[in-house]
Amino acid sequence: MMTRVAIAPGVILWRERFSKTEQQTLLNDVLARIKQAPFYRPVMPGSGKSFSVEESNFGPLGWISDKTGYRYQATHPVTGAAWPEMPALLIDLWREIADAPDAQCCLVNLYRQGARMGLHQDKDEKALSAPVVSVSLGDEALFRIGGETRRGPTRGVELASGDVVMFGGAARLAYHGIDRIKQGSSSLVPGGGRINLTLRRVTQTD
Ligand code: MD3
Ligand code: FE
Repeated sequence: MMTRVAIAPGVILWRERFSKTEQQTLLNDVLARIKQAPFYRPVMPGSGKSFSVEESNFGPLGWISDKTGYRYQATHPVTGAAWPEMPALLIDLWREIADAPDAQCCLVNLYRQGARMGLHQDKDEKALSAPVVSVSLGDEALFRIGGETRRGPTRGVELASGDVVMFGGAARLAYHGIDRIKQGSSSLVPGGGRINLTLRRVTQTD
């Protein structure tokens, strides 16, 4: 049974928005596309230090990070191929909940054992009036969200497989990250771990 939870102004969490069957269908769609656009390990601009998450993208624009910076681009940084199409289920989800033009980027984050994501803001998009929508698959994660500055109070929220979170309005520029993954809490992802699908509008207009 799906339950809607208000976390903070601008944040809406739908627990179990996708049923177990839908999660499996979505995961199959994702893994089929990953064959065309394999996970790669991004590095931080400047330092060149590797991310602990592996990433890929679907849709017309992908978010990538390398030694020279963060940016959106239409092609995979390793294979040079265009990103695969966005799964239909995710296009439908965005149209249902986001009051904005269609998403252009689905960033795929793979968290294997020990992977995390430090507190950061998502601000590489020109369309800051559009929300960001996140779908969790696989192992549970401890997600952390704060305010628009790096300092100040934060709160932790557990995200489980099938949960959907939308961040808009007052929360669009909130600092957020993933503290840790609960290894073995789900058997959905082959090889274990968590996959997060983050949907974003990048440009202001078509
Ligand atoms: C709150 N990913 O890829 S999704 C990211 O679970 C990212 O992989 C995390 O943060 C993950 O940038 C968190 C939840 C999320 C995404 C975007 C946000 C929360 C957000 C933008 C603004 C505020
Ligand atoms: Fe983020």
